[in-house]
Amino acid sequence: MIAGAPPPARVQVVAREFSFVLSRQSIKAGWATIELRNAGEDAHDLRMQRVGGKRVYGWPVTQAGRVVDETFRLLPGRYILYCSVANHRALGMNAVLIVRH
Ligand SMILES: [Cu+2]
Repeated sequence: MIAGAPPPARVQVVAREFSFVLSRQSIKAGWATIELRNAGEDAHDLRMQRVGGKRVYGWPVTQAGRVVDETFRLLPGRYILYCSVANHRALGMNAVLIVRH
């Protein structure tokens, strides 16, 4: 990050069996800290990919009660979030985050 730059936007993603709930649905483009908070009982991770983009942003597998922050610089677009553990995505662990201009 650059000195004097605005602080990163923050989004909390709360994981449970089997859903993700985001603290906000959209943020401004630029630096963003996205927090995965596992409020469930099983282990979960988080993957995020911009629609039309190739990069897959990743959070490690996180045990119940744990929190993992990752900070990235995000371009505007529509980002798909999902859990890649077992079949959790199909069970409902997916969400959308909008990154605005
Ligand atoms: Cu999961």
